Amino acid sequence: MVYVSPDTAAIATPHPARALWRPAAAGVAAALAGLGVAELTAAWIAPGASPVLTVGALIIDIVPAAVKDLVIGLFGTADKIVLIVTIVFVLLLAAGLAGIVENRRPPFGRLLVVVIGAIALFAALSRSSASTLDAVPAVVAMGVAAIALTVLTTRLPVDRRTGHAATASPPEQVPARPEGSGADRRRFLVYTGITAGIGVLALAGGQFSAAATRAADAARALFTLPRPSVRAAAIPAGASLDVAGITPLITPNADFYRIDTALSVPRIDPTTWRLKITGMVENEVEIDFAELLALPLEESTTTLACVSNYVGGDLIGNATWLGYPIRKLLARAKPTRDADMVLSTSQDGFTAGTPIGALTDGRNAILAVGMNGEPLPLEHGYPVRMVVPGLYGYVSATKWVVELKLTRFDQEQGYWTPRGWSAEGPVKLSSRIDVPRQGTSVSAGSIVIAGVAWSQQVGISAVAVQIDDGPWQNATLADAISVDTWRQWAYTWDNASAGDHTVSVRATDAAGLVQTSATADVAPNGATGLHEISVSVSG
Ligand SMILES: Nc1nc2c(c(=O)[nH]1)N[C@H]1C(S)=C(S)[C@@H](COP(=O)(O)O)O[C@H]1N2
Ligand SMILES: [Mo]
Repeated sequence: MVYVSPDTAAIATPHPARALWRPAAAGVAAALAGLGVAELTAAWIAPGASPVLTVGALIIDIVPAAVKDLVIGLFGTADKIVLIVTIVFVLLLAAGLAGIVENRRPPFGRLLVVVIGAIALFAALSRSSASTLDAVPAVVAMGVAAIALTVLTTRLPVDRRTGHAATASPPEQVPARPEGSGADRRRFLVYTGITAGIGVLALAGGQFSAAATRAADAARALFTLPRPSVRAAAIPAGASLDVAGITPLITPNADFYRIDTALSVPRIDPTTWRLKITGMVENEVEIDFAELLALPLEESTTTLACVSNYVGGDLIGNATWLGYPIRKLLARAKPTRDADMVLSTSQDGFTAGTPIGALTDGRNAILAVGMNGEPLPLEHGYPVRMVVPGLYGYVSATKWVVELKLTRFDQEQGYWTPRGWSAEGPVKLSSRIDVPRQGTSVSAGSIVIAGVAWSQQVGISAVAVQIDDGPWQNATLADAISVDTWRQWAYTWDNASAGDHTVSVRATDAAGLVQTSATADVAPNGATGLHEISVSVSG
């Protein structure tokens, strides 16, 4: 016998509209939470990877020109806003649908969330400048939305899996819950409201943070760099080889590798920036940004390398920097005789320990304000960073620098030293093959092999290339800019025969040191070994 009260009948056939709007609301709230938290995450750690904006960019890329023209014709300069509103609208529609689906056929609602998240992930990672960090917002969105959707749909007041649960257990064991009790309904509303509220708050926070970054960047773009009083050594015409695919001699700022511990890029107002020189000095010195810019600034082209750059890796770049020699500021501070290290501190707490010698021996160790003709990009240390030729970044290139403390290696350590990296980090002699690319196929005949080599403070005197087990053959060297910059090289491999080959490169520095083939890991003080690539030559 089946006991059916008028109330339980309502369970089996809930009001059709209500059966839809609550799960839809759960879906929308879950999506808002996912989107909000993702936008906030993006604003903090991956400013280029806002899910809404990257999906927008993807749409702009794939939409046919005719549609683009139509939209621009209709909405003019509001086209971007229309796009953003459309994306959010479509997202919320899909989210509502996901809620309904999740309610009827779990886990298909969550599956829909994952599909939407995957689109955002693809959009974020398909940008040309994408880094792994750019994946984080989309993944966070996916996780938060899926969890919120699960939590909310399992709290739906109508006997949730509409129909399912109502018939799954004998009715006499199911307490009569006419469409869920009032308390159930209220609880569901509160949960949904809180979820949506978190989303909206996070969204607002993300917008706020993104606006602050834009403001900082706008201020940065407004200020014009002073003219250098000493110009960088002219770049010889022969310093750039005409080889397709070779690394550009000067790395554009947008392509310059970025390494730091800053989860969120520091935004420093240059009008409040100050640098203090403290510790073992006769005179403490303090200088503000206007004073720094008023000093005679010098330009120099210097290659910057990361200690984590494995042989053949791309954590290295070359830029023309504008800045003030650190030795001149140190001279004002008058370090005491016992000091042997300058511990530089970033506004965000990062520190690097640099030997005083490297800062005072006359090399272009500078407090840089400019990079390739523009103020330092925010992520490269705006407004002021250090650049010291010959030392890996972790012991010398402090970005967002605010203090130079004169101290001793036996008293203080830079950030990475207690974490397993050497206290001192001179850049090791190395070379890299850029063309052809590892694993590519090239057609037989004459093949140009080219790349870069560097030995800072010493200079490169020769580069040789080896095909398979053949003899080392000298490559042609491009002209050098200075000992502190990488140098391009090229070698023409004549009569390359069809089949698989390996190509290795080996540099010799101006002091006669030959790049070792012994491999060393990047830790504790930089990789060694020879860069070797495999290419298949097609007949
Ligand atoms: N404030 C700060 N400065 C820093 C770092 C950091 O983590 N925080 N990393 C250093 C390291 S390890 C390197 S290799 C260089 C990289 O500089 P770039 O990001 O401009 O290429 O910055 C150095 N300066
Ligand atoms: Mo680094």
